[in-house]
Amino acid sequence: MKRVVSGVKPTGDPTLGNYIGAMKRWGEMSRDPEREHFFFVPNLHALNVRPDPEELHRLTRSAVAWLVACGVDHDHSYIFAQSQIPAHSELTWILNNYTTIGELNRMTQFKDKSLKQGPEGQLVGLYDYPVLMAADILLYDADEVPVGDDQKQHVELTRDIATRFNNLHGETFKVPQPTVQTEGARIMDLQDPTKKMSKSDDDLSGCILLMDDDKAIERKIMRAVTDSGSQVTAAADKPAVTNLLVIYSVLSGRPITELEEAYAGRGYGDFKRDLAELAVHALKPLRHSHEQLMREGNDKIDKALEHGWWRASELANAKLGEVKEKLGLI
Ligand code: AQP
Repeated sequence: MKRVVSGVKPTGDPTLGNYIGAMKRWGEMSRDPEREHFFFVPNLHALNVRPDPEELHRLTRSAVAWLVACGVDHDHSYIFAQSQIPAHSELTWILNNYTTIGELNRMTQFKDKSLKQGPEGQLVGLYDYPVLMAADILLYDADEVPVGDDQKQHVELTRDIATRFNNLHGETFKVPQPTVQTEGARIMDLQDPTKKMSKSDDDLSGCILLMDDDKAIERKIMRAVTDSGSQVTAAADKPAVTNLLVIYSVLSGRPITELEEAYAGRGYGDFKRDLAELAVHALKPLRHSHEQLMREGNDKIDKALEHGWWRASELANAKLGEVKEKLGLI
């Protein structure tokens, strides 16, 4: 059976970008009987923003609840937190010896994030993030890694690390494939369409969070920047409207060309009002389900984590054991 591994970082409350680019699809995929799915919360990755411990704990449990609220079937797939499985950290240390500084220097996400403070002030944890991500994937012999556009480069690096290790020590790791959906792979900030919508952004005015209430969703969409002209069309010189069209298309299941026809000659106002209504309608049930799951006394999150931990640790410990034996580690 094919294995699929993916995760959502607890660095903030998930955004509409996380939902459209990843979690919506994970919910749909998790019921596929042909595949074994592992959805984890990379809380060790989140340490590189030095989070408040209580907040990290809340966000980790909350991310599990969002996965379940987005439809991830936790009986047929496995949800766990990265820190529950020490093999992730141990394999990272080993794989650091199969990764070069040159490779890590080329990672665009690190380059983007280090622009603010410059590379010298960045934490090693942020720099080494792609190696931890490689360990996350390779421990489970993942065939497929469904990611948004921004994470594709990290999966490419994982492939290189796995191939290098296999060439030196014999077949050990499965070389995974990134699977990026064609539409919605990169949802942009509603206030700045040149920037990806990100949950850890300092300014969240252009970010729709899954926990935003109806009014906040409506306000953020109505205040979204648009482009010059008044035609609702997707084009390279219309990045803001194109982004809104992509969101509309994914949430409604209607192709962009059909939406362009439906809004021809009607201007941005009508279009934004309808999109706001659609987004409110799509996100409300997720929010309610999340609220239920987070309620005190509801043990569904703990049960999901226990079920996921059991299967994930079984696979991860076996793979780590194989690697250690090949390297002569006692
Ligand atoms: N804007 C986006 N559009 C489409 N897909 C996105 N993803 C993230 N942002 C967008 C996809 O969501 C999955 C989970 O991402 P993550 O939380 O593990 O890490 P990230 O990509 O770094 O997400 P953020 O929201 O931008 O987090 P921060 O602010 O902490 O860096 C991934 O599959 C990702 O591709």
